[in-house]
Amino acid sequence: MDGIEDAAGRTNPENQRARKKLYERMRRHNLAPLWEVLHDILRPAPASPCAPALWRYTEMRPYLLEAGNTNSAAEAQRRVLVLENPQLPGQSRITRSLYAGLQIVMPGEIAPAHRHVAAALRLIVEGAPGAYTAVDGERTAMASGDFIITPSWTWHDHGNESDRPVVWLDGLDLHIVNLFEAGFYEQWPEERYPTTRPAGSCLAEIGAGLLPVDDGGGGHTSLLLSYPYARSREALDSLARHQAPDECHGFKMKFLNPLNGGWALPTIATCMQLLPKGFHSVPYRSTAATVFAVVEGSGSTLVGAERLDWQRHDVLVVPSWVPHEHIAATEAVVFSFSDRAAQERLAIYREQRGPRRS
Ligand code: 1HN
Repeated sequence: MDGIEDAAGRTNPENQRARKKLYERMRRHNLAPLWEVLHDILRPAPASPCAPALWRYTEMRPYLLEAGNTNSAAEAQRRVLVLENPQLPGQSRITRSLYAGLQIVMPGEIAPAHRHVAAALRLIVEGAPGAYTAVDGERTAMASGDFIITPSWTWHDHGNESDRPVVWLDGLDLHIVNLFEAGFYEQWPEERYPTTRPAGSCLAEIGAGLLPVDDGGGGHTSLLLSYPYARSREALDSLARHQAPDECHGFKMKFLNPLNGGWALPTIATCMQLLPKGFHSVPYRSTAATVFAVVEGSGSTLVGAERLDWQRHDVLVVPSWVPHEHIAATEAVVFSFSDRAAQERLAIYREQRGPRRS
C-alpha cells in the first residue's frame, strides 16, 4: 500500500496540504473524496460494532419489579427495560437493526392502546391466566413460552387481570423502519381499543388451517397472531422423534405465516429450537445478528472468543458473521429472532456452516 501511496504522492507533505485544501473547497459544495473512506465502507466481510452479550434473568427481574412499583404502565405507556448492546449504549438497540426489551405489566394494569409501523414480537417469560394482549380488538392469552406477534400498524393494548406480574420479551424492527424513515405512530383516545372479535378467534380458526372462504388471506404478515408454547413444544418433540438433529441448530423450526409459507413477520425471522442434552453444535455464522432467549434448560454458547453461560429466561445476542456454537448442559429449548426475513427480502442474506474448532 505504501508503494502505491508514494507513487500517488500521498506521503509528500506538499501534496497532503494540496489535498487538504482541495477537500475544504469541495466540502463547501457538499462533496467528499470517496478514496479517503472507501476502506471503511467496503469491507471484505461484515465487521459488526456489536458485542456478544448475555442478560441474566435473575439480575433483570428485581429491576423490573422495582420499575413496576415505581411508575404505572399508563404513565410509562410501556414499562420496559431496554436490552442495550454494550457497544451501542443509549441507542435502544440489541443489534444494529433490532430492538429488544423486557416488559412488565402489574396486576390490574393496562398498557394503553396505540399503533405504529414498527412490527413487534413477544415471547412470554412469565405469563398468567388473565394476562392478554389485544391486537386490533382481539385478545390473545399470554402463557409462558407463547410467541405472539403484533403486525405493523395494528392497534394493540396489553392487560393483566391476574394477581401476579406478567413479563415478556419484546422484539421490534424499529431501527429498520427508522433507517427507511418510514415510521408513523398514533395513540388511541381511550385505554383500550374496542373488542372486535371474541378472545382466541384467530387461533381457533386460522390455527386450524381455516379461513372464511372469501377472505383475501392477508398480506406479508401472518394472520395467525399467537403460537402457544404447548404446540411449539409438541412440534419440536415430534421432529426430534423422526429426524436427526441438524449439526448446527439441533432441532430448529421457524414460525410460519400459514397463509404464504414465509416468516410470521415480513422483517423479523423467528424460530424455536430444541437442543438435546449434551448436544454440541458445529460452528455457524450468518449475516443476521441473532437474539436468543432461553425458554427451558441451561447451557453455553461460544461466540467468537467468548463463552456465555445461560439458564432459563436469559437472553443473549450473537453479532453478524461471528461464528458461534451451542452446548446444551440439559435438554434446552431456545427461542430466537433476527433480521434474516428482511435480509432475505433484500436478497443480501448469507450463512456459513463452519468446521468444528479443534
Ligand atoms: C411498543 O409499542 C411496545 O406495544 C413495546 O408493547 C416496546 C419499544 C419501542 C417502541 C414501541 C408495545 C416498544 C414499543
